[in-house]
Amino acid sequence: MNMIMLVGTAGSGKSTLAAAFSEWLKDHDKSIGLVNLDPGVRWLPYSPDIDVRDYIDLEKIMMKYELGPNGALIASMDMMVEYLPQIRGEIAEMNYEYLIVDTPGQMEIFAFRSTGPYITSNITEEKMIILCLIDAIFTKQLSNFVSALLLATSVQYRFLKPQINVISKSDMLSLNEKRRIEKWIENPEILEIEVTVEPYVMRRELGRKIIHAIKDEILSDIVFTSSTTYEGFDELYALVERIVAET
Ligand SMILES: Nc1nc2c(ncn2[C@@H]2O[C@H](COP(=O)(O)OP(=O)(O)O)[C@@H](O)[C@H]2O)c(=O)[nH]1
Ligand SMILES: [Mg+2]
Repeated sequence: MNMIMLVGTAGSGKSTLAAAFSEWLKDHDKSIGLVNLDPGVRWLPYSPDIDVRDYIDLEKIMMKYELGPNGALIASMDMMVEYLPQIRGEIAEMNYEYLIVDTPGQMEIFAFRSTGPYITSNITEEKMIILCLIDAIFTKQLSNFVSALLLATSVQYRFLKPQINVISKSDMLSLNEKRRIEKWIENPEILEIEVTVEPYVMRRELGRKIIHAIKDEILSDIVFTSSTTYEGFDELYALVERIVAET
């Protein structure tokens, strides 16, 4: 069994992609299971085989410890570590080709506290691939795109797993916007040149240095997908297969 874990900022489309990509994979005769690790989600566009909400009740945590939603989510991440043996046991019983793992909406709570990478490393011994979602909205402006790439690099640095960077919601991009980004991906030199016409001197300098430092790592495995049109799912799956074969 191979694990595919979706990470990304709140609203980047993780849960929707988990649902749409699993449907697409099932249509291609793959056996797929789904895991929800978001204790705060009210509604999911799929029925999870394993659901962290069976162990952790965010409303109860808020009431018991008099916390707001963010404080309760942080507390729930620590509780998830306590329930890790049970969740690990549930995963070990699964026998799918791929298990798709959806993570909390607030990525900073999952990826940037020590619990997220700890949970990821200890939840299974199966092969794990991270899909790091970049909302297409953040790719329209050069400075936003550079920041999104930096965040994706940061995710890679945190989890240290094979990673595919996914520009989600590509149906929100016009053909010209998509072409512009594809050009940046294919020729990072163009990205480095374009960043030097940024109006802010500090951003110009920093942008150039950032792109130079991260381009080889982060722009190599990047794919556009849309959970609305299923665009890019074949390419995404080809990348997943390649990583599975390599590792
Ligand atoms: N147009 C479009 N909207 C999407 C796509 N994927 C997700 N969304 C919308 O983006 C919002 C956030 O999606 P969700 O999957 O809940 O994000 P999550 O917080 O990362 O799990 C929802 O309103 C989705 O309907 C997509 O591929 N295209
Ligand atoms: Mg979600």
